Parts: sequence; structure tokens; C-alpha cells
Amino acid sequence: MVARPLHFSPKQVSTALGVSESSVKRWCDQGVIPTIKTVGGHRKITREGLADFLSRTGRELNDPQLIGLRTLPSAPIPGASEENRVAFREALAKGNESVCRQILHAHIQRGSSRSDAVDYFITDAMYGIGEAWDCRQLDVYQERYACNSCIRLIDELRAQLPAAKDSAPVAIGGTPEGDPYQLPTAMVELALREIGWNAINLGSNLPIDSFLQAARDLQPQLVWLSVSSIAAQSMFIAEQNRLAAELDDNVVLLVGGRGLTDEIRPRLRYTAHCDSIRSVIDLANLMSKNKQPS
Ligand code: B12
Repeated sequence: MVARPLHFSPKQVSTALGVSESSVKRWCDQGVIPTIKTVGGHRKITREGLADFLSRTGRELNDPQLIGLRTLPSAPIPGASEENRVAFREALAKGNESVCRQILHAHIQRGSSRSDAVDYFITDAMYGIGEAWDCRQLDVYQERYACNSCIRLIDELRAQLPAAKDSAPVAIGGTPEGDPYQLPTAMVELALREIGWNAINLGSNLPIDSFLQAARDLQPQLVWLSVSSIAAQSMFIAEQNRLAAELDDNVVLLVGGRGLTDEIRPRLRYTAHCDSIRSVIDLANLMSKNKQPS
């Protein structure tokens, strides 16, 4: 089993940040980087302290793997305590769905939107689960069970929303053939539903012909394609470009997801690329505003 480092020395952090060790030590002493001191008087930077520093300063690690991290340490969740973030992660990993539900509901009661709550807590926890699974700290069944719990939690929050009005703009979306990832596309649906769109998540692993059939049947203003993983690159590019070409000109094709790397994106045709759920909301709000009679 590969142990996950819990804290780092200023030297390790300086290497990963690409700055001098003396700068890191100075930030530690000034309290800019939350630091603990060992009994021997050595400065130690915790994962949480490092995450807090990165999110406050907008700095990025040149290479998280240099300090034994596979991904960047998680940033704090706005409006939530670190305790809550960790409690959600642990409850999800242990299959304790009711604790996850309570944490999400409490966060929403404190004023968060449903989509922000799931985006922050679930994305953070699934990243943690991915890391733990990769390090053989969690079994496969725990990852699968966590995924199922998340789907249920997102569905519950969506079911609490009022039905979309008949006049609501329609959006459809899903993941392309070969992409089994269910959570991001379910989050896009929830976010659009929450701002009044009639959003329909068609599901995962969908052939492009099926997206096109759904577009003919449901007449959407927006089609989203969530791409987390690409099975065969050239086939994906050809199929995605066929979708762009065959959709009506007035339909916005929105693409997003971890699979759309800087290398692939220039080879794709689409109307908009968004890299976060919040930017989907901005785009959809802009589209709704432009549709309103002046
Ligand atoms: C769950 C999971 C799976 C599940 C998914 C099940 C399901 N029903 O969805 C299954 C079992 C299918 C799976 C399989 C595999 N997985 Co996997 N998986 C994960 C895990 C743990 C969570 C993924 C997830 O749902 N995250 C939560 C979502 C919400 O986060 P997100 O994808 O980042 O999405 C956010 C943004 O990207 C954005 N976004 C995403 N899509 C869209 C779309 C639009 C339109 C917009 C606007 C925004 C947007 O918004 C989202 C919310 O903020 C990740 C760990 C991780 N770091 O995410 C590994 C991970 C992605 N998997 C990994 C691997 C290696 C695999 C496998 C190859 C394992 C194997 N050997 O079989 C296979 C590949 C499968 C395939 N065909 O591609 C690696 C990928 C490594 C790499 N660099 O590519 C990861 C990172 C785990 C790890 N640490 O190693 N996996």
C-alpha cells in the first residue's frame, strides 16, 4: 500500500511550487502558509494547510507528484467547515449515505444552491476516493457504492425542484459512446433544472445517432456533451464533429469534462466549452436573457 503523505517539509513544498525554500519558510513564519512545528522545532506543512494556501493565493503546484500527491490537495469548500468536508468524504467512502445527505441539506439550508452543494462536496469526495482507490486504500466496491450514493443524492435534490414550466427552454445531454461516467452529466442536469430549464440527462455511453434522434424528438435549445474519458480518439473526434454538423444551426452545443484536453479541443467543433458547472449556469442564464423580449 502506498502511504499518502499527511505533511510536507518547506523544502518539499518549495520544489513542488518552484520557489526558493527560504520563501516558503518565510511564508510559514508569517502565517501565510498554515504550519505546525514538530517537537524538534521543524516546520511541517499539512495537506490542508497547503490546500488553504493554494486556494487563497491562486498559486499552483508545478507538479503535485513531486510531493507524492496524485492530484492537487483539495481546496476548502466555500461556506463549509473543513470538518464538514472531511466528514462528507469519510461518510461517502464508508457508504454512510444518510450522513452525506444531512451534510448536503445543511449546506443548502445555509444558502447554497443545490448544484453548488453537490459540485463542491461530491467532486471533492470523489477525487479523494479516486486517490484512495489508486493507492489501494479503498476497495473497488467502495468506489462503486459511493458513485451509486452520489447518483441517488443528486436525484433526490433534483426531485425536490418544482417541475419545469411548459415555456422553459429545453436542454438535453449526456456522455458519448465509450464514456461510462455518470456524475458530471447528472450535475449539469441538476444545475440547469435549478435555474428553471427543462433539462434532460439522457445518460451515459450514448451513440451520437441517439443524441441526434433525441434532438429531433425534444427540440432543445442546448445540447451538452460531458466527456470524462475517450475510448478511441479519432472515432470520438469524427463523431462529435458529426453531431456539431447535424444539429440545427440555432442549437448551442456545449462541451465540457476532464476528457477534453488542450490537445483534443482544437480538433472539435462546438459552440461553447465550459470547464465548470458554474460556467454552464452563466451560459444558460445569458441564453435565457437574450431570448427575453426587450
Ligand atoms: C467513479 C470513477 C470511475 C467509475 C465511474 C462510474 C460511474 N458510474 O460514473 C468507473 C468504474 C466507470 C471508472 C472507470 C475507470 N477509471 Co475512473 N474514476 C472514478 C473517480 C473515482 C470519480 C469520477 C467522478 O465521477 N468524479 C466526480 C466528477 C463530478 O468530477 P469531474 O469528472 O472532475 O467533473 C467535474 C468537472 O470536470 C466538470 N465537468 C465534467 N464534465 C462536464 C461537462 C460539462 C458540460 C461541464 C460544463 C463541466 C463538466 O464539472 C464536474 C463537477 O465539478 C475518478 C477520480 C477523480 N479524480 O475524479 C477516477 C479516475 C477518473 N478513473 C481513473 C481510471 C484510471 C479509470 C479506469 C481506467 C480504471 C480501470 N483500470 O479500469 C477506468 C476507465 C473507464 C473508461 N472507460 O474510461 C483515473 C484516471 C487517471 C487519468 N489520468 O486518466 C482516475 C482519476 C482515478 C485515479 N486517481 O487514478 N472510474
